Amino acid sequence: MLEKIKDLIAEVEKISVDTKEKAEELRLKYLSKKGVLNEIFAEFKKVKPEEKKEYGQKINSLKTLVESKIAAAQEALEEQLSKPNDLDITLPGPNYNLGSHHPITMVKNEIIEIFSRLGFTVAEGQEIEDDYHNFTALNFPPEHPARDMQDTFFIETNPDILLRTHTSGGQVRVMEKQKPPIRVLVPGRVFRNEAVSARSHCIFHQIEGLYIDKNVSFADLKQTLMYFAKEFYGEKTEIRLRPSYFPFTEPSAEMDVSCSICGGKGCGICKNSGWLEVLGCGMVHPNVLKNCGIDPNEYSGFAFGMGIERTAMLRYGVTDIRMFFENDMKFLSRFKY
Ligand code: 2NM
Repeated sequence: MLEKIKDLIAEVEKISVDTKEKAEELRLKYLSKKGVLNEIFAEFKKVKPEEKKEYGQKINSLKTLVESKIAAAQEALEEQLSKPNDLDITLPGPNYNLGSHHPITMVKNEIIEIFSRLGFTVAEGQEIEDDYHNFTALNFPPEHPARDMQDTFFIETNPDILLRTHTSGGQVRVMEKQKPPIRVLVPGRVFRNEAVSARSHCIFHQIEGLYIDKNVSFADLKQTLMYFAKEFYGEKTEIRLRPSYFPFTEPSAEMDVSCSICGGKGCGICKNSGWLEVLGCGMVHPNVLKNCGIDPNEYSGFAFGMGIERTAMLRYGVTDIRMFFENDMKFLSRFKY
């Protein structure tokens, strides 16, 4: 039996334990319940008392050898796992390019935000309109030049259907459906059959506002627009209204704001006048109210409209309107915030 133990010691010393599986195999073979060591311990009971010391020492060295082989293998494996490899978790991650809002969207949202504080809500209208909502209901006479082919994109097979030239048709639709008081903004794309240049485009964006209630006056219009001008263009901004003409408003006016670039002293942007033209407005024409089922003897209202591209050009110093439609990433990335 002593010889058998010596052989086992020699055998275990030769084995190289370099994987988890081999270490487990060794443990099962020697240290488990039915393992070699338990077998030897069983035989050990039968050993004569005077030989027990020598046997005991040999058995113990076999057991210690097996245990140290397993422990050494485990240590080596753990060290291998903790060694640095080509994955450096401290490196910064890939640079995902976040998107941002288009400058037209940013200006549109800012305008909506300002008027929403005065109780205005938003309606969308529709880009494909009929002649009635785009022109007739808005008091455009049948022969008005804006209806002309040169200004309006008509559908070839049906001249009653067109691409809206302003968003006012959306306001007509609100008035047809909703009883006053009405406070609504209609932002959206509009289309005009015009030559494209740095200053004008055949597609652009407008935002129009409409307020209808009992006793709405021109003073209300002026105060509302002054509030907007100071919120959007700055606290020190002054406004002035010049008489104008639109078929759908009477009286009509155009609003200028003091030039935010030069503070009204005169510069290249305001063409040395100190004023910038920013929107059109007026009291809704009684014919328009009548056309939409609202009694002009009971109700009155004001409306206004502005071009979003023009407003964004002033806000961001953009000198060519076409930049808003080119999807040039270099241009658009200037508006990240
Ligand atoms: C403008 C200028 C003045 C306007 C009028 C209406 C409606 F539907 F109520 F009649 N909507 N928008 C209006 C008035 C628009 O844009 C320069």
